[in-house]
Amino acid sequence: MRPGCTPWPEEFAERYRAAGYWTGETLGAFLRDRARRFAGRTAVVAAEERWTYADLDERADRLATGLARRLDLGPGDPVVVQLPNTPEVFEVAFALFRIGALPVYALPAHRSAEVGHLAAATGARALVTASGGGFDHVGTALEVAAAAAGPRPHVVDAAPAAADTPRDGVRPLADLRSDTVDPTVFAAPDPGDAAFFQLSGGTTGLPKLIPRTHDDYLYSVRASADICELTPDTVYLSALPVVHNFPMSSPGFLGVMHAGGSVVLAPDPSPATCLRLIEAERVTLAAAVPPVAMLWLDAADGGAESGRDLSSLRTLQVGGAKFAPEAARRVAPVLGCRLQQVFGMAEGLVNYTRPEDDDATVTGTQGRPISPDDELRIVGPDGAEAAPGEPGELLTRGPYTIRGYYDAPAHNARAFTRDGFYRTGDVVRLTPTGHLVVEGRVKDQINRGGEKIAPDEVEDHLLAHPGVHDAAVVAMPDPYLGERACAYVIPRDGAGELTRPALLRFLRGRGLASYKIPDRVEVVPAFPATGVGKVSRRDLRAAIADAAARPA
Ligand code: J2J
Repeated sequence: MRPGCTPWPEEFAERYRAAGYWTGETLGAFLRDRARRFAGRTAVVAAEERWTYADLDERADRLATGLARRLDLGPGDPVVVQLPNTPEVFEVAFALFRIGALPVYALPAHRSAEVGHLAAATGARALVTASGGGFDHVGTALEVAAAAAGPRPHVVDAAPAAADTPRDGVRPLADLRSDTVDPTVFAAPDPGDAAFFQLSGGTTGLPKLIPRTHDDYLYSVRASADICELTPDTVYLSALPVVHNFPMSSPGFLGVMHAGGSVVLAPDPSPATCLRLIEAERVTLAAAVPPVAMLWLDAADGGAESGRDLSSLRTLQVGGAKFAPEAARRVAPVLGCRLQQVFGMAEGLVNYTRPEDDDATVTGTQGRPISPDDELRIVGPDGAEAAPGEPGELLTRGPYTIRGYYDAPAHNARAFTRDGFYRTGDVVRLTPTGHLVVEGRVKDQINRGGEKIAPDEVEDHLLAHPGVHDAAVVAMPDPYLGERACAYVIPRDGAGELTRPALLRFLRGRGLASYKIPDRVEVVPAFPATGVGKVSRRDLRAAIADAAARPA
């Protein structure tokens, strides 16, 4: 494997191959094969555009040729990809797979702090982004490229405005689509090696990079497509950015492409956009995070979209954060479809409720693992196995769960057990039927409606402010997002008044993704301490939960 990646021990790799999980297929070959089988069928629908499998395959070939010839990209080259839900996101991904380059996926919400970190951590050779979307992503990419320690990475704009003259140092994607296809640029990467990098939600400091291999990822995709009963007639809508692990692989666009179905790209998650698309495109399967699902429920249930014909919709998938059972119970009566809960993680393990599960299981649990070879351990604080049915931290290893983050030995020593189990940080209990119920978490992370925030990443930025003596960021309960972030700050003596708007402006100026900007700031003279003198986050959480519950 690529240096910095942790391979599975050979005996496990052999077992996973023998069981037929790891088949040796690569992501580049995956599209080639599906294009052969489903050539004329619609692969992608977005606004006015409709691409067949053959179109997508040809576009991937032409762009692969251009990326290799004109930007000299090739096997092993990391490329940061930050694209919204437009068809180019697939064209770019498959073009990179074809030449053996590795996409490093950034979310559209990421800003210079995150994009810069991804570029630096991987030594990216190019940044592919898009103009538009209400933010100057191309400007950010240029800034990041200029700051690169090594050779300056290329900056590619997938959506330059037609009227604008190209910006200095920016290559429009259209210029990189070669008219001819040069098969000599196609690579044959090792299917056991990293194919791309996903981003971890992160618990400490900067987000960690998750190397996923062709073998492990495509296994999770095929198995997910089976579990979700996908067929060539599946029409899938993702309300999330498709580069996130959930809409990419659970079963996501790759699962849909595995089965020959169609992917409909929603430009935004609003009920007005998505419920209209479900009606217009006869969507059969949709994926959302809990707050988005709740908005759809309200809009369809006597709200602004209540007249929509949603009869094509068979399944709504909800995951990324805990879906409250009360909301879960509304899905079938309001939307006229089945709910599927999805509890997954970019590191690997994914759990689904199944089509054959009874209603109580579907509304009350977060499903069970994909694979018979997903190994789960539920342990107490002392590391000992919890009693059956009792909650504890979930540890897991298996055929599509990584054995280590990229280039992070010190962090890996904490995040993985010595025998290779990933410590999820999620507190779960197992029902007698083998389903998991997520009860909470032990990791220091805020889950803001599915978007993950590492408190100490934000604290580090706050501490850079000259008026801040100390900072602690904690979760506060929120009826809509589940959690929001509250920053407690202690001002530095004599530094003048510390105002919330000034602090938030400061954080934005440091290029932090907007979902990480604290929703609330409390300026306090001191923090409560634990018995050993550490900041008591538990007391801060309790205090803000209490304050949030009182009318302002
Ligand atoms: C409670 N917590 C959940 C759920 C994720 C499919 C679906 C989701 C993700 C994802 C994903 C949850 N109930 N249903 O990658 O393939 C929290 C847990 C988990 C963390 C992972 C997929 N579904 N979570 O959300 O890497 O805390 O992946 O460990 O973004 O989200 O976050 P992420």
